Formats: sequence, C-alpha cells, structure tokens
Amino acid sequence: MIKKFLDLGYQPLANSYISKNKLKYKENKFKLEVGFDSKNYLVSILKTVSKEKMFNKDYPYKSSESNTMKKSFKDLSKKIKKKFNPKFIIEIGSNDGAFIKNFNRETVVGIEPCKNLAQITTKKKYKIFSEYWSPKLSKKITKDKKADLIYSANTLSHIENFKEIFDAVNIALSEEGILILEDPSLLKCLQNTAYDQFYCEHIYVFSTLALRKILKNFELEIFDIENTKTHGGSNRYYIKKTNNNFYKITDRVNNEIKKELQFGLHKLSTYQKFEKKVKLSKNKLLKIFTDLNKKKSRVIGYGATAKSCTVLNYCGLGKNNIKYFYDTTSYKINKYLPGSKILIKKYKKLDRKKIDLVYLGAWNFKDEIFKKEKSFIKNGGRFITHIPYPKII
Ligand code: JHZ
Repeated sequence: MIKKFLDLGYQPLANSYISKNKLKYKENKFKLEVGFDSKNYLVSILKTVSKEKMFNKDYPYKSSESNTMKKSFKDLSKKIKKKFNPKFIIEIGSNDGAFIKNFNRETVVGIEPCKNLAQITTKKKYKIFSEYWSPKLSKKITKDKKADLIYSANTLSHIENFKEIFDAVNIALSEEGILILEDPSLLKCLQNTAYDQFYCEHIYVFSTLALRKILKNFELEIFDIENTKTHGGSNRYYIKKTNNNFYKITDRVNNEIKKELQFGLHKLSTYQKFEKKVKLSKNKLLKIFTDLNKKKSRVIGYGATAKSCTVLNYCGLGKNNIKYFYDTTSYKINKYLPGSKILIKKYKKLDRKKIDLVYLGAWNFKDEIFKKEKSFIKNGGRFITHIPYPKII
C-alpha cells in the first residue's frame, strides 16, 4: 500500500526546455507527488509520464558536461578493469558515452534510446543500440555471447517496470557475471532535504533496503556497495546472481542497511518528517529571494538542471528572482526553463561587475563550480543554495 507523503505541486516535464517561439503555448503539467510503500520500502512518484515523452531525440542532458562525472567514470573504469577484467560489457543508458569511451570498442556495447545521444557515441565508432532496454533486445545482443559485466548509472531510477529491466539483465548476464548499478541514495536525499531529486524522470529514489527487496524477486543480490559523491550522494551497488557463490556479501552492505534502518528509511514517519523539512526549506529559500529583491541584488542561476525545475516550480520562483541561468549544454542555450520560463544563456565566467549572487542549480557540482569561479568568490560574489538548507555561501 503506497502512502503519499509529499506534494510538490503541478510540474512541467523537467527536461522540456522551451524555445522562444514556443513560449506562448501552454505547457503540459502533471501532479508531482511522492509516496512510500511500506511493503517493499520503495519511494516513488505517484503519477508517471510515458518514457517516449521524456527520452527521445531531443533529450538534452549530457553526462560529459561535467569534469566530476568524467573523472568518476574514468576512475570506475580503471577499477572495473583491474578487479573484474570483463571481456564483454553492456551499458544500459550510455548517454553520450562518458563511461564506455574508457573501454575498447570491441568489448562494450551501449543502450541509449535517445537518438541524439546515441549518435554522439556511434560517430566515435562504438556499438550503440538506440532502443529501450528489454528482454527482446537483451536476447538479440547476447545471442552468441553473454555479458560478464552490465553497468548502469542514473538509469534504473528512470524505468518504471522492474520486470522488464531485470528479466533482460538475467538473460544477458553470464552466470558468474556482475551487474553494477549507480543511483542517487535515498538516505542522502533525506539527509540533505534534496526534494529536487524528485521530478518526472526520477520515478524512484532507492534505498539499499528497497533495492535488495526488489532484486530478490529476480534472484539477484547486492554483494558490495560504495557510497559515491556524484549527484549529491549516490550508491554504487555490486550485484550478482543469487546462485553465484564466487562473491561473498561484504560488511559494507550490512553496514549500509544498518545505517538506513537507524535513520528510519523503513518507517512512514521518517518521510512525514521529511515533508515538514521540505516545507521549511521552501519558506527559507523564498525569504532569501524576497530579501535579495528588496536589496535589488543582481541574481542569476548556475546549471539549468532538471532538479532546478522542481525547486523553481515548487517554490514559485521566476524571472523576478533569477534574471537568467548560465549553462554549458549547447542544447539548453537560448531556451527557457520549463514552468518558470527563465532564459538560459551560454556559460561565461562569472563577472563580479555584473553579478552579485548566483543560485546553484547544479549544487551537486559545487566543488567543481567553486574551483572554476575562484575570482568571482574572491571579489565578494556569493552563492545561494538550498542544500542541505537554504543559505548564502
Ligand atoms: P546535473 C539530469 O539531472 C537528468 P540534472 C537525469 N534524469 C539524471 O538522472 C541526472 O542528470 C543524472 C550544467 N553545468 O548533472 C550542465 C554547467 O553549466 O546536475 C548541466 O546542464 N557548468 C538524467 O539536470 C547541469 O549543469 C558546470 O560547471 O539535475 C548539471 O546537471 C557544471 C559542472 C554543470 O543533472
């Protein structure tokens, strides 16, 4: 039984950036509510949008836009080669190839339904199937040889139907093979009051507790886990077929479960407390922006993220609060953020003569951004963040 605990209002599709000539049209909006299923500890949004509406040839997000992500994929690739030495790797949701480009073309295939992204990697001569991951596709790819490693980062949380994913994984994976999944951690999301992890694409935000239960239905189990810093705090799960006794379940898995139980991720009351914190966060952020408006501060945004869409629309922030956003993604430039309709400009180094404060839409890349904007900070420029609570830094 799923119990609703959070209502983030009516939201447009997070990655539907608007061209100038389309500004006059009414946007499609949907009710963004989040619930907790006490039976399997799963947290999910209550109303989903069809995958074709979200992941298509116009998908704007590219993993390679950040050095942090590129480094994270590179480091992981090195580790995978050293520890598992895989001969055949499948990546589900290969995006613009940020992960697979660290491997030989002969040893890896990518699955990427967004044609524009698939094309980027195909041009680099990698084998990409521009389709949704399914048992049918999995059979086709592994007809002659099974995969000894399947990797998927920030994709599982976007796919509604677990049966479709894990049946396909079981078909593709060799008996000794491993599956590595990486997704934002629910524990971190709650600790940081990062309610912006919820938007149309993020159908689920997983705890280890929930993922372990889901995997059991498909005779898969987590044998190791790493906490990573990406996307505001993620978990990297190492998963095997249950009857594969080669890998032993590490203490790290049991410790993570212990941490999650201590925090109360198995109890509805924990999520009800989170909802109260989200409301407080909204009020505090609005107060900051109202005060800045009174002072006539010049405020812009940095990183027109999918997450920003949730924050701006939930808090009712608009052009009168944030003049424009800077972003490095070519597809987003000169378009407008969904809902708030704030213009996105091509990124330029922050100029203290023109800007007083910057709202961190890409708060998950704070360290990378602060490094880049040293001189803005040195000259008295400041940032606004809502993570873990709204403040000026
Ligand atoms: P970033 C997307 O979410 C959507 P978003 C998706 N659903 C998901 O799960 C996660 O990614 C993984 C820009 N930027 O990664 C680039 C700069 O301009 O937080 C991006 O547009 N300058 C698939 O959109 C955005 O910020 C910079 O220096 O919430 C970052 O988006 C840096 C570092 C980034 O994901």
